[in-house]
Amino acid sequence: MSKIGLLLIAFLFTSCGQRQNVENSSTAMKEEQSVTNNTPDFNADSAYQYVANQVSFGPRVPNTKAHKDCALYLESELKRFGANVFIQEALLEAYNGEMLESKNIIGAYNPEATKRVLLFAHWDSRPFADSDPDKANHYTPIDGADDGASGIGVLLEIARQLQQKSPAIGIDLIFFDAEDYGTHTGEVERKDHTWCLGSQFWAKNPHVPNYKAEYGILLDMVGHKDAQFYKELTSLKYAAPVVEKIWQTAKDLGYGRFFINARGGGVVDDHEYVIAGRNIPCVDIINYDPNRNGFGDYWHTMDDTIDNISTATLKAVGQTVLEIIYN
Ligand code: AHN
Ligand code: ZN
Repeated sequence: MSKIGLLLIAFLFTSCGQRQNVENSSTAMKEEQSVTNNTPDFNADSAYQYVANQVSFGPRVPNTKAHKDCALYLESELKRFGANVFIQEALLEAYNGEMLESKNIIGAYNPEATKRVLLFAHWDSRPFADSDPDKANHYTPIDGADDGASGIGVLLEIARQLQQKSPAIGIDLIFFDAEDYGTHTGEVERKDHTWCLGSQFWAKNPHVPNYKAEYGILLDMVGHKDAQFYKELTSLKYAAPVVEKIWQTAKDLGYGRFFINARGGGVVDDHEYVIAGRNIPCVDIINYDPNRNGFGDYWHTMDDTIDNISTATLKAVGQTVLEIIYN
């Protein structure tokens, strides 16, 4: 055999050997990850089912049967998943003078832990499709599959995971009521304080005296198939390190197409009242694109239906939040 032939064989050996090593070390790394990674696998099909179940009651507008029935469903699910449940009832005045029979539904895990994280969403749905392209729908209640049900669906799946395996910290889940009964567009002037009535009430009357958490995460419209989450401005102002941790974690997990590494707009939402009233830094994960159409075209229209909900979006949000609370 020629010298060149021998060299070639030697080269093939070394290169094969190296490749083998690379493969071995990457397998070892994967194994190590699955051993050290505490985070459970978020089941997006299960979350989707919780969204569909809420929608199946009909629009969850305060003072309706669908709203009452859905409240009982949410309460019983939290109990089924082993939470310590608090029901906070309040009669809250809407912008139009209507008195809303409201219920904040709260589930606590590890109630004795002093280090706590608060996860929240709103469970009511908007009484009118006042952004619908068809004016005839401007007083028709919406399904609110995304606007309302999606955040709660993700939190219920997180509750199911919390029951199976407890993280090192305490977790509180709050399902706020009467978020979406704010001023009707075109009927009256927009007033910020007419939104988020349930969270305003809770911030003044927390379910636990002097309630405190390290930080909070609000999930609002987290299930639409085309959702994109920009870094919301109030969240950046009061909870920048948590924002950065969430967006970096999402990117690392491969969800960068949902969690956009850019500043969004500022939105009036439940997190404002939790920040201001309880001095808890909070992040709003919300489908809001300041450069395109703000909230999606479907927002506050008859098109906010279960057909637009995607398990891929629910998974991106749910898995990211689980990663944050388990590590
Ligand atoms: C407005 O800015 C009108 N609302 C933001 C809060 C919201 C309404 N989230 C869902 N619906
Ligand atoms: Zn809304």
